[in-house]
Amino acid sequence: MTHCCHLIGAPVQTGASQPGCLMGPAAFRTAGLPETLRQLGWDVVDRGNVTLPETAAIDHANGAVHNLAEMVGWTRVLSQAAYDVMTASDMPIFMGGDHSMAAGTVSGVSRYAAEQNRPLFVLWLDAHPDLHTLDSTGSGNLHGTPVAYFTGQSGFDMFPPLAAPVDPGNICMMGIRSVDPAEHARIKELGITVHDMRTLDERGVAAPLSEFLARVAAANGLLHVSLDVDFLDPAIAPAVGTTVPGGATFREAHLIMEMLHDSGLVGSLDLVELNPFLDERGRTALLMTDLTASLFGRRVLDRMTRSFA
Ligand code: 4U7
Ligand code: MN
Ligand code: MN
Ligand code: MN
Repeated sequence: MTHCCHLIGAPVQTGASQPGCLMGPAAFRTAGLPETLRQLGWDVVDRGNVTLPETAAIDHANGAVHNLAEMVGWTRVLSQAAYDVMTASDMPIFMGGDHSMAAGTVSGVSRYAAEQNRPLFVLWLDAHPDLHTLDSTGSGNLHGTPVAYFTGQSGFDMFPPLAAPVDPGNICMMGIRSVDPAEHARIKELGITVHDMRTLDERGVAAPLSEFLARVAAANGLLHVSLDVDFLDPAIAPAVGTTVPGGATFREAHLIMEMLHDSGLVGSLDLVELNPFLDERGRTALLMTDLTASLFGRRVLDRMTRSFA
């Protein structure tokens, strides 16, 4: 049976510190993402880009916060688009767009999972935990806040109410290497599993990921993957506004995607933070496309599918 993947473009850039992520969906299409997935045997339906309805500015007591109305608007339309596409698609891809879009995609997927009576798990691949609230963000760049929103932290009253907040215990973060003090406290308080870069240096990616996938499988969970370009080392993925040295290597990232494919547990994917204005001859867009191909089944040789039971 052929499996069907829907692509949804989310040209969001108001959450980032500099413009350019608006061009992300176009860069993924230019890099050949749809054709790549078709060559792997998938039916691919490109639903085009979601658009932002008109917004009226919203002020906030934290004067650093900017573009709040835009993030609220994107959250509303992307949450609905994500919920709708989940009923139609085997594995939708949300092509960003900066990471503030995950407030919408993850909340929409979470609503769908709750209706299926399946717990939602989130694998967050990022240099940053994106756990600021509107009150704690110092930069005011709202791409640093989506995890706080979709886990139901306080202070997001102007946002759409969550149909199903994500259980922080079901979140696994990998690649983390830039954490602000308020985020550090929240990681501890909420009990989020974080495998920072030091852990990946010491243990590799396979063991921590296998542990998490075993938990997802045991709970009959649905897994959403959110891949921030800055998870990768900037030497191989320069097209991002928030570069942090010491990121995941080419093979670490591919191995994660290959293992995710073999697990059969992934239900949806965000590709976020690609800023094509900062790219070098499309190499980051092409790398993100190749990583997606690994998640969708590309491999060098046939091999046994792993069992995590
Ligand atoms: B991304 C930061 F201070 N924490 O709040 C902030 F380090 O989606 C970075 O992961 C946020 O790229 C990065 O501005 C958000 C900073
Ligand atoms: Mn991020
Ligand atoms: Mn990041
Ligand atoms: Mn970033």
